[in-house]
Amino acid sequence: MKVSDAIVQYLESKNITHVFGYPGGAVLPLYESLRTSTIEHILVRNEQSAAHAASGYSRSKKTTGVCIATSGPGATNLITGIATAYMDSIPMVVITGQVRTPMIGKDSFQEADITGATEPFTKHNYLVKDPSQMIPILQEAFYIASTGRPGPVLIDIPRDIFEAHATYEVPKEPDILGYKPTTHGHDGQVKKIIQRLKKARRPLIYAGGGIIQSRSETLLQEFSKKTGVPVVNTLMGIGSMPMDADEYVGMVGFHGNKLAQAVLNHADLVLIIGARMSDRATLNFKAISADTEVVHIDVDPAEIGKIVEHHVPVVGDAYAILKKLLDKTPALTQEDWIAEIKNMKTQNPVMTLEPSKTVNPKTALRILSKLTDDDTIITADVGQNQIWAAKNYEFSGTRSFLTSGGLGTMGYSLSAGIGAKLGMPSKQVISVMGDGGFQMFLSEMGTLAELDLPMIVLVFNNNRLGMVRELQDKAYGKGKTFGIDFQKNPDFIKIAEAYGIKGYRISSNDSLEKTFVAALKETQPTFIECVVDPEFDTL
Ligand SMILES: Cc1ncc(C[n+]2csc(CCOP(=O)(O)OP(=O)(O)O)c2C)c(N)n1
Ligand SMILES: [Mg+2]
Repeated sequence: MKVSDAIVQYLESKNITHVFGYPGGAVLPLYESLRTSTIEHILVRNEQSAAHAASGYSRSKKTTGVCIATSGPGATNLITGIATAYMDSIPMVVITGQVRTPMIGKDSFQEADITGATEPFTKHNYLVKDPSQMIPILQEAFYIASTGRPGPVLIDIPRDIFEAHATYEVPKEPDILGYKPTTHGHDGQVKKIIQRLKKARRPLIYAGGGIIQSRSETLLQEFSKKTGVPVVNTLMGIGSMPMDADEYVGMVGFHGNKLAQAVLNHADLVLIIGARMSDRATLNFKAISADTEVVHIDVDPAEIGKIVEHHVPVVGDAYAILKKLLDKTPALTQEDWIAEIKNMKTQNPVMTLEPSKTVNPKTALRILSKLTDDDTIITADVGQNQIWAAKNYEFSGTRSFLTSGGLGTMGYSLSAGIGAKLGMPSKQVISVMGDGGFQMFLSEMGTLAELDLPMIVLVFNNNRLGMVRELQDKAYGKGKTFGIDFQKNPDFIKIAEAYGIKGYRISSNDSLEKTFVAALKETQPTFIECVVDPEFDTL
């Protein structure tokens, strides 16, 4: 059969319901095969969005996302999306078209060395040279993307390979030399964790995005309940613990809360699970004091000892290890430690809600939190809007938070929201954005309108790059802002309406609740602009 047909057949066999892409000459044969497939192709407005949407789809549906672009500029437009997925360990298969095999290396029309360009931020990549290798490569790509520490895998396919013929044969199991992820976790190491846990007086769990990726939220919650061990999480770990749980302390890191930071500093044993101890989360690697005992659990051995000194390293999948820990650890209590944390809480009061003439974004997100379902998906962009969402929307129940944590890519939220809604249509999806990030990707309002997805796009409009203003204020003193103001922001409601999307503008806190209630009832895409004072901070 034709290789392009074989690719589509393989994708169908993997239960891929949607692929996100943008066509061009080099991928024409693949589009011709997709035309008659049961897979829905979502035409985005820029290739970067295809990668972000595939990421949102992957994260909501807990599967591998697929995006497609043509050779040259199509492929290079994907780069930021691929790097974004790589930094946050999102399983993704990226298919790019390439010029015909004999034309490679000749600076042909729309030729770009995308395997070379993405080598540093793909988990693996391939240039297909032999049609008979297409399906084995595709199978390997899905396997590598989704096993061990997940990540994006790119397959670059020359047009003549798409058009060639090969028999459709799927090998039994991918057997890849040098790639055998350790997942189960060494029993001896698990024993050591339990010994240390029994002796510890101030133990703490530090939960990262690995908890979410490995679907270990329930296990973590049960383990923390059984042992009484409190939990802090990173930005990527939001959703690993319901924020209203007794054992939940808060978010650590640059934008984290002071209590979580103080508790982390004071702990005598920290169990890091599925977190890479990034500079952001560890306040430039200073978060954990030198005399704290550290257990580091991660599926990627390269993360253990990369940044934080450890006493017990455990390589493996968070799910497998938490299961063992839950089964083998006796019930424990941490009464003194919990009392101490309660006391620390009074010294680190929660965020205040400043009065404001315009919308206070913190108030807005708290109201939204009260009105939305227990399994709502919030996709947040980057900037103040992201931190307002992370710190004020209550991630209780099985709510989830999808954001670009590692690369901090503006514009992620809208496309990721579309992908997330397609992956999980039954869930409420709200894309939170700033006016900057929204303008980078507002063309995706076209994709949203076409799909007619009932989701909310919520833009906090402060007419500037608010987070950069906040950073400039901190670094150089107030009043020295530069290069951050949008003096000619368009009328966003009119833009939404131009796409046929209903728009609401909220100018004061008084109308937040009423508008949110109305918007949440809509059965079509809805756009909400909240007018925000440009001087509002995230603190
Ligand atoms: C693609 C990209 N370019 C630049 C930045 C640097 N940056 C981080 S936050 C931010 C401001 C974002 O402004 P806006 O989207 O309006 O959000 P706000 O902070 O105002 O809520 C910028 C420019 C980035 N993270 N991503
Ligand atoms: Mg802004």
